[in-house]
Amino acid sequence: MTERVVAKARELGFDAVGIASADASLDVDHARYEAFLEAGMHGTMGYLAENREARRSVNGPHILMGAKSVICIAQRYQRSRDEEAQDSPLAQSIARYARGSDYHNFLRRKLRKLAAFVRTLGTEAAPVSARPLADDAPILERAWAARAGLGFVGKNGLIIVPGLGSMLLIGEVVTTLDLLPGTPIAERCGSCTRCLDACPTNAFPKPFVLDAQKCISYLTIEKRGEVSSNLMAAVGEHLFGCDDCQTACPFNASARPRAVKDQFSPRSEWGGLDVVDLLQLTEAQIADLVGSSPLKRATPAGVLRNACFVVGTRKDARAREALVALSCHVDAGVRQAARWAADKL
Ligand code: B12
Ligand code: SF4
Ligand code: SF4
Repeated sequence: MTERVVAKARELGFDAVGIASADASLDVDHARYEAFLEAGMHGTMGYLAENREARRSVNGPHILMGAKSVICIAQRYQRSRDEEAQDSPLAQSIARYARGSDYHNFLRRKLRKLAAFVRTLGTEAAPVSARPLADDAPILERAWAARAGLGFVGKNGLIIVPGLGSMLLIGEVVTTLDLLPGTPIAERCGSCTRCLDACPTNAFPKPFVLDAQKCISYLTIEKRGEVSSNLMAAVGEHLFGCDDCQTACPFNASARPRAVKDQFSPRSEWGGLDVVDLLQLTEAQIADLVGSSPLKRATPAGVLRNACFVVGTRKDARAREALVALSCHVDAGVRQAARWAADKL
């Protein structure tokens, strides 16, 4: 049955698959998660502090009663360097996972198909339940992926699949089916510290631990309103998200890129626009523009604020007039960023 599940995951186009026993203890990971919260490293992401106990086990009413296995999958989004080099400047200021359409819908559709297949492995006498999860439940996805032997956790905190790198998204199907678990892979970073050295905001207090409050991904995606003044310059040319600790990683340099144009290729909308053009748009126009893209998570005001940081860093004189207008914006974050950027010009 394990072989059939793995084969089905492959047939659906997932790049890697691993299985963990739902009984595997996450005590060590849970303690790390608790320490992360205690240190306030989650910043304003209040949802991370909710359902604390649910993150310890998937077997229960919060995820799935009687869960026996966690099928973990990886979906890659890394494209070839040549292809990325042709991305518009606007697309290049967006983290790679977010240049195309929102991955959640696409991943969810495929995970639902995998869950439906898993259910067919049950019988009338022994029915099987299966629940697909695509970044939408309170579980420690990376801890499960590591338990499943999908990959190992690198010093940048990301799951790295040898041969495929870390530029991948993770999803799960939790099931009552008892499958054969995989073996965890030993960490392979060795003495390398490239990701830690590459981080523009020194967001890693120590290897494997990320202070999310300092992470550009948090600042440009999750954080609403003002950004603390000592971090504004470090946001630099990141309009949405950050890949710096992955771009620096040798496991990504040696990974073979995706060969196809698909949902991870930049949306056509990014082609005709420059970041400076975003400053001329109303929030309603930005909402329309980012509609089915991951950028909607940042909110239109957040996108405007981040665009101010980018043009300020680039000292783009074309932005001068728009920045003056935005320095009276209703959103405090936009006001602050526009004034900062105008100063830079
Ligand atoms: C909140 C969140 C964020 C926050 C906080 C990130 C963080 N490190 O906590 C912010 C907004 C900053 C963020 C950024 C990014 N994220 Co995010 N994020 C999440 C989310 C929703 C929850 C993470 C969480 O619970 N954090 C709390 C910490 C304590 O838990 P953890 O991150 O799992 O940490 C584990 C390790 O640090 C490890 N650990 C800690 N100490 C030690 C020590 C040793 C020795 C070892 C081995 C391990 C270890 O134990 C922890 C528990 O397992 C997950 C999805 C999910 N439900 O898990 C996606 C997720 C982690 N994000 C993802 C992605 C793609 C990103 C970005 C690359 C996006 C981007 N390009 O901008 C960046 C990468 C930043 C980074 N270096 O981690 C992917 C990661 C895929 C992968 N290959 O690992 C996930 C899994 C989403 C998904 N379904 O694919 N993210
Ligand atoms: S995503 Fe960027 S800011 Fe966040 S830890 Fe990695 S390099 Fe640092
Ligand atoms: S850059 Fe080096 S230390 Fe960081 S995750 Fe990659 S191999 Fe590990």
